[in-house]
Formats: sequence, C-alpha cells, structure tokens
Amino acid sequence: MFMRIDHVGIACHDLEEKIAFFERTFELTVVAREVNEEQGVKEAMLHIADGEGGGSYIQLLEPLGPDTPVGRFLAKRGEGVHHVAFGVPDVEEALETIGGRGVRLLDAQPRHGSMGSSIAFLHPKDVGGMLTELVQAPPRRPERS
Ligand code: CMX
Ligand code: CO
Repeated sequence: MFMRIDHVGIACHDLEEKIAFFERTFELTVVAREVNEEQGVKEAMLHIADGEGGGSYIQLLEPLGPDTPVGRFLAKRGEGVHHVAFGVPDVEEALETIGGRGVRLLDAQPRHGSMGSSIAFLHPKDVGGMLTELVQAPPRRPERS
C-alpha cells in the first residue's frame, strides 16, 4: 500500500531560518514554497531523492497562527518532527482501506497538499503516536515535444 516515504514534516518557529540551516548543513535544495491556508501553514519542500513512485522530501512547516495544528503542536511540544507522510498510489482507496481497519481518519476526503498533491491525515493516537499523512502525487504532465 505504501510506496515510499514521501516526506517528513518538521514544525518550526522561523521557516527562513530553518531553510538556511538545512541548506547549509545537509546541502538540500528548496524545490517548492507554499502558503496553505486550509492547513494553517507556510511551508517549504527540500528535495532529498527521486524514486520510482516520486520524490522524497523534508517539509518545513511554520504555523500561520497559534490556533492551527502546527501552532498548537509548537506550543505543546516545541520544534521537532510533526508528521511522517507516506506516498500511496490512490489516497481515496488508501483511506477507505485504512479506515476500515479501525484507524480514525482526520480527513474523510483528500485535501490539497504541496506541489499539487492530494493529502489526508490519520489520527496519531491510532498510529502509535505518529501523525501520519497519505500523499498521492499529481498526475504527471505530458512531456513537451
Ligand atoms: N504528532 C503526534 N501526536 C500529536 C500531534 C502530532 N503532530 N499533534 C497532536 N498530537 C496529540 C497531542 O499530543 C494530544 O495528545 P494528548 O491528549 O495525549 O496530549 C492529541 O494528539 C490531541 O492534540 P491537540 O493538542 O488537541 O491538538 P489538535 O487540536 O491540533 O489535534 C490533530 C491534533 C492531529 C488532530 C490535528 O493537529 C490535525 O488534524 N492534524 C492534521 C492536519 C495538519 O497537521 N496539518 C499541518 C500539516 C500540513 C501538511 O503536511 O501539508
Ligand atoms: Co506534510
């Protein structure tokens, strides 16, 4: 069901400062930046590797305010790993299967994620304390001739 680890999401107070740290320390490159109002975050994707099912990334997350998922996480736990995202071929199908196995779904329907992806979250309390995201990559654009 899981094809790969798509990204690890890291909560931080200052996105620009953390981007600079990851760039100079691990030689990673930012490939996308986005404000996602629905998720309450300002975020950046730093590319690690490409695989058959798609790329893998570090996702740096700064909250848009205190009353957001990442804002509450930072207040409670401080900076650190916020979630792990698995690449799946079909997020709706994965939700139905995993929900049928008793895991609470935080999203009944997929939402908009980074770089045109479709995403959905599973409740951390039902996944051993790990906030889990499912990611379906966008359909590939046709090659230009
Ligand atoms: N990892 C593990 N456990 C977590 C967690 C996390 N990231 N966030 C919260 N929890 C735990 C809390 O510790 C708390 O447990 P206790 O009751 O034992 O203290 C419990 O879950 C409820 O947390 P809360 O403080 O009530 O926080 P919220 O109201 O924010 O609810 C959650 C938590 C996971 C339901 C909510 O954050 C959510 O819906 N997240 C999904 C959306 C999201 O995180 N979006 C941002 C990322 C976007 C992206 O990746 O693109
Ligand atoms: Co994510």
